Amino acid sequence: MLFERAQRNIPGGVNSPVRAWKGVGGTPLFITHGEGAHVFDADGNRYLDFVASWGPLILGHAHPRVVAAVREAAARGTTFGAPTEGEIELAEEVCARVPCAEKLRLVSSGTEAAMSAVRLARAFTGRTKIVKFDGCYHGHADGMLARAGSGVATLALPDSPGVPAGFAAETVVVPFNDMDAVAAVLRELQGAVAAVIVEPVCGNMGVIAPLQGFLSGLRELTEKAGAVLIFDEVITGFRIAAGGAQERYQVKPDLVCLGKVLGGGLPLAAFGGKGEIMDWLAPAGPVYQAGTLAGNPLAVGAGRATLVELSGETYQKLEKAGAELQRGLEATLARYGIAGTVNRVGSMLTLFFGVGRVRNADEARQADRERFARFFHGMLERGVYWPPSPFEAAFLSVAHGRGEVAAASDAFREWAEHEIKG
Ligand code: KE4
Repeated sequence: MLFERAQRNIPGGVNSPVRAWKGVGGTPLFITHGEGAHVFDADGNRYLDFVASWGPLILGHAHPRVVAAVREAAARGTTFGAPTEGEIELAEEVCARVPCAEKLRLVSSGTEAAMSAVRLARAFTGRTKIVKFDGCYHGHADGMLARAGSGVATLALPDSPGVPAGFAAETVVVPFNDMDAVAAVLRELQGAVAAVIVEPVCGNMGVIAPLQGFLSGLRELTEKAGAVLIFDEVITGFRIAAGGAQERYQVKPDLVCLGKVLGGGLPLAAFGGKGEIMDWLAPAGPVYQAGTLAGNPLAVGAGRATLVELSGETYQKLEKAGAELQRGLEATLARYGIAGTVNRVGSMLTLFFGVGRVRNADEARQADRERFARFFHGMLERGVYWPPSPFEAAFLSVAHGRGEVAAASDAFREWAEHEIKG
C-alpha cells in the first residue's frame, strides 16, 4: 500500500498537507498520470479532475504544447544560474497583461512571492505591521500563518507552532469583506501598517468573492494610510481573467503575487508591481531576495506556452463551463432539498453544505464538513475527483467541455439521491 510505505520516510506520507485527505478521511489517491480533464490512480482508475493541482492546470493535464515546451527547454540544459532571454519575454508578457505590473521578479513558489512582496513593502514604507484577512492563505512564511486558510484551515490548526510570538505580533488579522474592520485597524495603527495583503477572490476558505466595493474600498483606505496594497493573485492570476482580479474588478494594487497558472504546472511564481517599489529589490536596491532556480528555463517555457493559449475566447469558454456546472449543482441541491450554496468566480468554485451564504471565514467554518466528506467520497465512487477539503476551490480547465460538466452534474445528482433516499 503506497500510503503506508510513503509514511515511513515522508511525514504524513505527503509533501504538502492538503494532499493527505485529513479534511475528508480515507486514503489519498496516488496519481500515475493525467490527460486533459482526467487523472489516473495507481489502481488504474480514471477520474474527472477538479483539483487541477490546486489551480495551475487551466489547460488540463499534459497539454501537448506545454509538454513540448518543457521537452525543448530540457534538451538545451535544465538551468544555468544566469539570465536567459525567455525570462525577459515572460516578464514582458506578464507586465502587458497584469495592470499593476510595471516590473516583475520570478521566484519558485507562491510562498516566496508573498514573503518577498511583504518584505519589499516593509522596506519601502519603513513600517512593520501587515494586515491580512482571516481565512486567506499566502503561503507558509512565518508571518503569514496567522489565521490562514487552505491546509491550516483544513487541518483546523490554531496557526502553527514554531512561529515566534514576535513575528505573529506584526500580523493583524481582520475578517474578509469587512471594510469597517480594515478602516478601524488602519486608524488604530496609524502610520504603522506597511501593507494590506489580500486574496482579491478568496480561494483558501473555499471560494469567497469580494462584496461590491470591497476591493475599491481597500484601495482608497490603503492610499490614505500610506500602506502598500498587495493582491495575492497566486490563484486568481490568469485564472479569472487575462489580467486576473485586478482586470475583472478594475482595482489596481501596488504589488501583486502570481503563481500556479503562471508556471503551467512547473515551479514558477512571481511578484511584481509599481517600478518605484520593485526597484528597491537587490541588486537594483537594498532589499535582498534571491533563488537558485528562479526563472528556471523549463518553468519559464511551460509558463509562456500556457499564457499563449489563454485568449479572451478561452475565458469565455471557462466562464460558460463554470456557470453550467454551478447550475447543475444548484438544481440538485434544490431538487433534493439539501441546504447549501455554490460560490463561484469564473472557473473556480466551492460547494458549501448547510449554509445559506458564505461571505467570510466565520460563515465558511459553519459549513457541514461531515456532509462534505460524504460528498467527496460519493463523487469519487462515481469517477469525479473533487478537492479533498471544504476549504479549497474546485477548478475547471479548458479540457472540461459540456460532456465533462454533464458527467460531474450527473454524479452529484446520483450522490444526492443516495444521500437523501439512502
Ligand atoms: P505555494 O508556496 O504553495 O506555491 O503558494 C502559496 C500560496 C500563496 N497564495 C495563495 C493565494 C495560495 O492559494 C497559495 C497556495 N495554495 C494552496 C492551496 N490553495 C496550495 C496547495 C498546497 O498547499 O499543497
